[in-house]
Amino acid sequence: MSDRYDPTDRDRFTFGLWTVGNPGRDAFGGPVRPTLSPVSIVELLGEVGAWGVNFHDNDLVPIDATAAEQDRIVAAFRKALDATGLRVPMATTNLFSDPAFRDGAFTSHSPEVRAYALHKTMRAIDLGVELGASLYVFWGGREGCECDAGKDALEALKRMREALNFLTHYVKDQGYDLRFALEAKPNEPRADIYLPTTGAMLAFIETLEHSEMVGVNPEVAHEHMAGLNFTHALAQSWDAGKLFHIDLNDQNGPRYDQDLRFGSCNPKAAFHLVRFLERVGYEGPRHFDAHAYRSADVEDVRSFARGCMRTYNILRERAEQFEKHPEIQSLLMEIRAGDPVEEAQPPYTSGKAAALKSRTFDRKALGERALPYERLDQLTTELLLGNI
Ligand code: GCO
Ligand code: MN
Ligand code: MN
Repeated sequence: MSDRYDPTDRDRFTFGLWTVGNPGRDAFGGPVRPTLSPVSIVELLGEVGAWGVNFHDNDLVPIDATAAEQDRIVAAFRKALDATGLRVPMATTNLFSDPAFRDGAFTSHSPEVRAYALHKTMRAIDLGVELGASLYVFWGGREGCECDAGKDALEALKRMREALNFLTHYVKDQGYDLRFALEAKPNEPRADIYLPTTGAMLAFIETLEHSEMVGVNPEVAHEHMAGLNFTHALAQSWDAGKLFHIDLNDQNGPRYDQDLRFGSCNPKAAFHLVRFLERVGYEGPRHFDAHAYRSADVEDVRSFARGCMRTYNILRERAEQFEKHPEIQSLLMEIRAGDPVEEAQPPYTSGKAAALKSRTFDRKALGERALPYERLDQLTTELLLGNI
């Protein structure tokens, strides 16, 4: 099927090499799909109409590659980018797969492991920038613990801060045009990961030396794993001017990280997040950090990738309909009715405070005000189900 929901470059849809390239390995079984080379992944993404591709250093260049091998791999990758017209908006470091990082990278107890993590990240930043990335994601998969007796959470925060400060200085020193985006996750692979939510990341960013260079990369699944409302995390990130990137996927509540196709599990939550992004005018890439079911073959992986993008575009259309729907809009007007109480309006003055303190409120009338949220939510549901 081909229609108005198909992706266009205006949509800025991106996928990581590790997403469509996921061979279906899980904690209980090995790969079920062939390992695709970075070049064939780029070709696949070109075919399905993506705008860009992101990677971890070792998705592209194996950890033990020689300099000559790296050059060959990067040249072939660049050729595939040119041929398909895809770009690399974001890059990141794999600081979780290698056994060296078994107890963390930036937050490891070992000064040598911490130094190696910085070394690996600087080289990965160079590679990302070489391929055009203007955004660099930090997801601290191994930055956590199972045993609080063995780790000091306060020390971990200091180490994380030191590492990020070092790296922002490095980026400035190199003259790179690169911003950082921190991605929170509550658990998996560690029992508890430090800075587990987007809200925690936002507070931490303010403690960094170059906080202006650092924002967040909220992920749907990660906030849902923590039982939180993803759109609320987006709102806080946007309000702070920190929504630099986004990881779109889906997740059925607090359980293992499912990385489901965008909108496949909780379409209403997906609708609200799309509506939010479109309403505020988010202009960054829309990155799908998800993978196909283990039952999929490569053809079904294409369906998975197309599905993520189509669902986004369908929800964007639904969001436009929501904004124009007369009954929905009049309900919203009714819900938001009420005149501002002048004394409570900014700016603060001591006169207003005194006037407000002595004002009489009709508390009973306030308590009698009902809100037609049932009608509004049913209309939203019917809109999503294609009934209005
Ligand atoms: C996960 C994370 C990762 C990161 C990726 C980019 O749960 O495994 O979401 O996919 O997003 O490492 O930093
Ligand atoms: Mn994830
Ligand atoms: Mn992610």
